[in-house]
Amino acid sequence: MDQIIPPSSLRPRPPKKSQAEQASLRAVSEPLRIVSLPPTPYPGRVVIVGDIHGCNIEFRELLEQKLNFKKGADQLVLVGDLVAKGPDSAGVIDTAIEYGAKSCMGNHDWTVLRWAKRATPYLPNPDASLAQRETPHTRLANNLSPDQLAYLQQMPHIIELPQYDAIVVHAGVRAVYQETPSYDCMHVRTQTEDGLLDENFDGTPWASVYPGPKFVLFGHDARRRLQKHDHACGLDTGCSYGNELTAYVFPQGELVTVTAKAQYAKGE
Ligand SMILES: [Mn+2]
Repeated sequence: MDQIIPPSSLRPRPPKKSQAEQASLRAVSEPLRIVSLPPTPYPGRVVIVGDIHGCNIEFRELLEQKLNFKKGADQLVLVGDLVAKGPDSAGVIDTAIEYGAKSCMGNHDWTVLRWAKRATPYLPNPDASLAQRETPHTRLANNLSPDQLAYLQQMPHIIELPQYDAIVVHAGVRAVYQETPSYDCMHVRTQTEDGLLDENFDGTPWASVYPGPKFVLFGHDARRRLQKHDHACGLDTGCSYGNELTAYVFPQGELVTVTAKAQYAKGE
């Protein structure tokens, strides 16, 4: 299948972390959690939605107007990163709860949780504390309700859809997906020449060389927008950056999008 990469997304970006730094984070991140969804009885659909990032108006428009989503018949699955960047993270979590959505954990969901739990060490910033820093993530950690935080807490890293021989993950997986460190599930974008998954921006998109056999729905890589590969489909179409929110719908394999009402965040 062809891969759609807009030219603006090809701007080089400096590496965020060395492989050694990524390896040390992998080593201390939590055990991989995988859940398997029971089959949806016909004619129910399974709707997988890309990174929502606080765009609750667009999320609800996608469900209610574009998809005519039927609670109790259709199943909603999210790739994660429900929070941050956009205007209404709390509203997105409430909508997910209202619709019975199952969501993978994204790196932003995980970061908010780390702050909420005052986790030590706070992995991305070992020296920081809530008292020292105020960021969008610390504000969310302080302001989300216990029910909203509990929803983030129970997110698995991988959701299996055995009915469709597919899996859902926030960022990426190894060929043997059960062996992916949870940190990588939430962070990777590319694959190095040595075959290692890597969270840095530039390089070979991991999904372009992923061999299957499971079909993988993922998000996290807004710069590359919609990615259509033989064994994977990337759904982060940058709604918070003023682009689109995209859903993949089983069994038809159809893509459904809504356009963002505004640009809520800068850069991608
Ligand atoms: Mn992400």
